[in-house]
Amino acid sequence: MSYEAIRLDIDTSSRVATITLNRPDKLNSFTRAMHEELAAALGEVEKSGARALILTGSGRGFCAGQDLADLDFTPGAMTDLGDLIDAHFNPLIRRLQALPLPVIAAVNGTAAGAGANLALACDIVLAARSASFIQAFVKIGLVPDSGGTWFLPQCVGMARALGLAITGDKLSAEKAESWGLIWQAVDDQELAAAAATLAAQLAQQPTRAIAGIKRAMRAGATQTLDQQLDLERDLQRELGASHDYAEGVRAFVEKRAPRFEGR
Ligand code: T3D
Repeated sequence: MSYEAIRLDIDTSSRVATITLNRPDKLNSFTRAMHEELAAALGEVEKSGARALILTGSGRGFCAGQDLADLDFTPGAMTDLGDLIDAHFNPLIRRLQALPLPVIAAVNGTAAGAGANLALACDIVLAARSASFIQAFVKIGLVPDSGGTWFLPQCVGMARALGLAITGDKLSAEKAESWGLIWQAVDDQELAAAAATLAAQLAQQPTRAIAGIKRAMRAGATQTLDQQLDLERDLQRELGASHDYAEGVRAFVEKRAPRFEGR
């Protein structure tokens, strides 16, 4: 498939895929067309055997959420926001969380509205020092969506989550890092290289274990300790039969670096 609103690059030697949201003039805000392209690209990534994915934006923004010009306000024909979310935003967030490989958000600039929560739905968030996170929803009379009301209290606690959502104030990348909302803020000119280096490293790791870590950590947010202990046992049983576990143990005993294959 050819893309306009995004770019997709899959490096078959490093097994790193990069998706770049590509509507820089509109700060990479989401149109329906962009959603469709992103869904198709994620399908290609899944089929490609990529073992790490970088999600970033072109130009000075990461993503400004829903394209507010792509909505119909005609009386009687108004866009049903619930339908839009059901069709596009929610499947996207669910898919990123369930993707069986590490997803790095390289937040190159403003991440606003659903764009901020899209970043938070990724597994590791790196942000340029000049980037910011804005729960812009309240400014247009909405609540945070795309998982914002779930990610924020979990990551930064209720007081800060409510503060961010109710004021709609901009949170700098450095503050986001110090609050534990993101993994790391890096100098602007180093973001792309930092994301590429991390992705290349992760693509050499035991991919199935990383998928299991994603699953277990997120399940832990809503499960009891008993349920979580059972889940850990089940995942460990499954991974204990994997090539990468056998290789990891063999490499340890032989005092050499492991060669994980993601299987
Ligand atoms: O609503 C639903 O469908 C339900 C789903 C909702 C999910 C959501 O994401 S709701 C939240 C939607 N997003 C926003 O409300 C953010 C709107 N944007 C802004 O508040 C500001 O643009 C920013 C704070 C993000 C950045 O400000 P600034 O001053 O750096 O840039 P700018 O000049 O405002 O924007 C640059 C251009 O991008 C400008 O276009 P122009 O005038 O040069 O042709 C601006 O209109 C455009 N742009 C930015 N955000 C959006 C957008 N165009 C359409 N939709 C946007 N969300």
